[in-house]
Amino acid sequence: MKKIVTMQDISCVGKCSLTVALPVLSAIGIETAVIPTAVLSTHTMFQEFTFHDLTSEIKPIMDHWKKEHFQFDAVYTGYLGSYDQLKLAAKLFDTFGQGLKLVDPCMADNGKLYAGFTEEFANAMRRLCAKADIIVPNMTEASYLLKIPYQETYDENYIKEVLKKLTELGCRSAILTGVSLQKRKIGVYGYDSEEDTYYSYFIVKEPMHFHGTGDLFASTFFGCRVIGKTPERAIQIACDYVKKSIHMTLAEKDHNTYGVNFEQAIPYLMRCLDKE
Ligand code: PXL
Repeated sequence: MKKIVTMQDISCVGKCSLTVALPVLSAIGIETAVIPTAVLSTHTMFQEFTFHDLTSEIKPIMDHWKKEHFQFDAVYTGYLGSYDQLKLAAKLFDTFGQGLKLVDPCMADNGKLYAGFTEEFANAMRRLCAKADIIVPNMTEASYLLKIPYQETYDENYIKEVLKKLTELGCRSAILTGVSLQKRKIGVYGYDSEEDTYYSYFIVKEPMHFHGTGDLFASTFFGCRVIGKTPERAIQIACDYVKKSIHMTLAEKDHNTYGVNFEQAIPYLMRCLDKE
């Protein structure tokens, strides 16, 4: 069994970060160690959320793991809340990053930075991206990473250009999420700078926006890569699973919009994985 470590927050309510990554990676059959960066009552889309920072725990956790000679097949970082945490994430890569390293540069969506983030933070996030093998920004995060204006509309050439520039930050591959090249479609577009190849996958776009789909995509994609799926196949499985989770959410009469029903879509994910 593959063993990985992921570093991100625990949002007690909200279905994002660790409360998504853990069940998804377990379902894929991966042992998942965690470095929790903070405990929040909810994710930051709610008003008046509480926030308890766990930065001071991170180095002692890594020091203990070093003493125990733990090793991991891959490392995945998600939402990080401060410069200190970015530095500790870089240390995590240096110490335990012998295998695949994925950075999800969680900090913005829909043209705006999340509460508490600044352009300086985005600059520092760029340095962490340089240490990764794969980064998975959405269109807004890519604009902050590259210091380019956020565009609502664009063509395929623009996406390819952005992807190339993202890999020039220092990572081998970049995958842009939330890409829409046709009105009713949304999906992801990836680029491998070593092979100089592109790959993409699109699903039908629902009229509503759901929170947490970026985290769901990232953890499913990462898990699929860790168990040996190709990037092309991993994006298909991850997009289809996100789509199924959205459909199951919409099928619930009084569904909420803070997260998607990925739990009841787990059997679907298993069927996708079992097929191969
Ligand atoms: O989905 C990314 C995410 C993770 N963690 C926290 C967040 C968000 C997005 O808003 O607020 C705490």
